[in-house]
Parts: sequence; structure tokens; C-alpha cells
Amino acid sequence: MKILLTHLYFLEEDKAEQKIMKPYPPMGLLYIAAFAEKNNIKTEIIDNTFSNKTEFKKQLNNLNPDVLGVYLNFKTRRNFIEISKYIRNNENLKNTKIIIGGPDVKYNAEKYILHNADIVVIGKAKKLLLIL
Ligand code: B12
Repeated sequence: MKILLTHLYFLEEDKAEQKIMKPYPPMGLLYIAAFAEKNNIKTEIIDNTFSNKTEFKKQLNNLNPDVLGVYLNFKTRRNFIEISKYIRNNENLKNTKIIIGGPDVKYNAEKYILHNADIVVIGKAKKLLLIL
């Protein structure tokens, strides 16, 4: 099973951060990947910080993951809506399950489901990874 973990924060969309220029690695996703590896589950991570939506869509099509795991905070909601719609309308990605987690999902779980998330994980995600 191909599992791709990502976030949808693109530095090019954040004028304030471009002035500060202190981007950071996606800690939550890295924790999940490390935990998965310990349990013999292979994952791939795409850190989209220095990428853009067009490039990410290309990568999605090339990798064609069975599971796409997305970290979400409130800043990346709109991008999720766009990307999840793109996945649902794309024949090539029709089998990709979308699983979401991170600080924003607890407050907006139902809305994310309405916007094409298959599974919303609230909290640390340990049990779900074991099931996968
Ligand atoms: C440290 C931190 C930062 C650091 C990041 C450092 C780093 N290396 O990651 C800095 C200062 C850069 C930062 C920036 C911002 N932050 Co901040 N930050 C935090 C803080 C204090 C800790 C985050 C952390 O590292 N947690 C540890 C990791 C392991 O946990 P995690 O990321 O949540 O991931 C776990 C689970 O959520 C889950 N999970 C995560 N992703 C996924 C994905 C899937 C598929 C699954 C299944 C599970 C899952 O599993 C992970 C492992 O258990 C939190 C507050 C908090 N206590 O959580 C705020 C917090 C996350 N930040 C917040 C905000 C708003 C921001 C900014 C948007 C601020 C801004 N206006 O610019 C930016 C976002 C920039 C971006 N790139 O998106 C908010 C988010 C609110 C929301 N509802 O979305 C929080 C919750 C603070 C708050 N209460 O307001 N932040």
C-alpha cells in the first residue's frame, strides 16, 4: 500500500513568512512516518513548503497513492478544499483515500468530510496507523 504524507502550506502564498524566512520541517508528519517505519509501514513524505500546487498535483498523479495523509492547520484549509476536489474529479486518483489530521481537524471535522476527506483523525493517530 502506497502512503503519502503531506501538508498544504506553500511558502510562496505567505507574504509575512517570506519576510521572516524561518520555515520549519513538518514535525507531526515526521513523527507519524517514524512511528509507521517502526511498525514496518513504508510512507513517503512530500514537504510542500518550497513547492506549489501545480507541482504537487503532478507529483500526486505520478505517485498515485492509495492513501494521502494531510496535516491541516487553519491556514491550509482552502488549499485542502482545492486539492481534495482535484483528487475526487481525477479519474487517475479515484482510489486514493484521503485521511486528515493536525490541529485544525478537531474543530472542523464535519466540514472536512463534506470537502472530500474520507477519514478525520483527531489526536495522535497511533491506533489508526496500526490498523493500516
Ligand atoms: C511549534 C508550533 C509552531 C512552530 C512550528 C515548529 C515545527 N517544527 O513544527 C511555528 C512557530 C513555526 C508555528 C507556525 C505556525 N503555527 Co503553530 N504551533 C506550534 C505548536 C506550539 C506545537 C506544534 C507541534 O510541533 N506539535 C507536535 C507535533 C508532533 O504535533 P502535531 O503537528 O499536532 O501532529 C500530531 C497530530 O496532530 C497528528 N497529525 C498531524 N498531522 C497529521 C496528518 C495525518 C494524516 C494524521 C492521521 C494525523 C496527523 O499526529 C501527529 C503526531 O501525534 C502548536 C500548539 C500545540 N500545542 O500543538 C501550534 C499550532 C499548531 N500553531 C498554530 C498556528 C495558527 C500556526 C501558524 C498558522 C501561525 C501563523 N499565523 O503564521 C503558523 C503555521 C505555519 C505553517 N507552516 O502552516 C495553531 C493551529 C490552529 C489551527 N486550528 O489550525 C496551533 C494549534 C496553536 C494554537 N492553539 O493556536 N507553529
